[in-house]
Amino acid sequence: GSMEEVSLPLYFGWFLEYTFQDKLEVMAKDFLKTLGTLEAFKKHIRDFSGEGEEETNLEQYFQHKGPLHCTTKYCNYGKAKGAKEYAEKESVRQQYGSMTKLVIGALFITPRTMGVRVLLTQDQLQLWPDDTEEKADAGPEAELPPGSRAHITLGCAEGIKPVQTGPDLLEILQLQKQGQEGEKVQDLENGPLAYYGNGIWVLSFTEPLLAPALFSSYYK
Ligand code: ACK
Repeated sequence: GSMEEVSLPLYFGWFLEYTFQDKLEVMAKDFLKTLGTLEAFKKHIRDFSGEGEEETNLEQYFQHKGPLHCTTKYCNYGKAKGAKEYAEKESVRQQYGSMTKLVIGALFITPRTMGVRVLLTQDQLQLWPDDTEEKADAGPEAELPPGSRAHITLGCAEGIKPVQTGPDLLEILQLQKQGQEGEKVQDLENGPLAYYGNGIWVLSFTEPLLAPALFSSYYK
């Protein structure tokens, strides 16, 4: 019936608990501040700035609105493929409104997006939709396991939509799968920083962060 279709959200996902949200935002800002001062970054500033521009304020470069979350299923109020089926899944109904801990393995930026990679547990994978774009995005050579795309968008460049963070993460994972480790730049407070070319910077956390989060949905 139409009632049910109307009640589908923009998306389902895990929403970071408030105090952790603040903590992650502070950490991301500190990271950008540090990155902006590194000679290695300045050498590649062209990835983030126009011709003739010698500086970029990374903290202003990435903007974010709305709650920090890890999207499981984008539903677009029922217009997205598989939205209704997802909402009716047994695991979704059962776990709706419950808390979990997301494991955050890395922080990355590209000229388009900033985000963190979420490493899903087997339990959390039950909430991952079956019809993801992972295969299509990853290309024929590099099939990535389900849930590879899981991330939290921390910011986007002007004119870029948050839907870009997933493909950006998949691009990094493909590079890693092809054996590229990036050019190790230096150890930062939380772990090693590597440059993968094309404006892709990855900070791998030596100790993964544990983020308390609520499985719920979002309506604008
Ligand atoms: O950062 P995100 O995961 O990317 O969170 C936002 C959220 O839904 C609201 O826009 C994500 N999103 C938008 N469009 C899509 C899509 N087609 N597939 C998967 N996720 C999407 C976006």
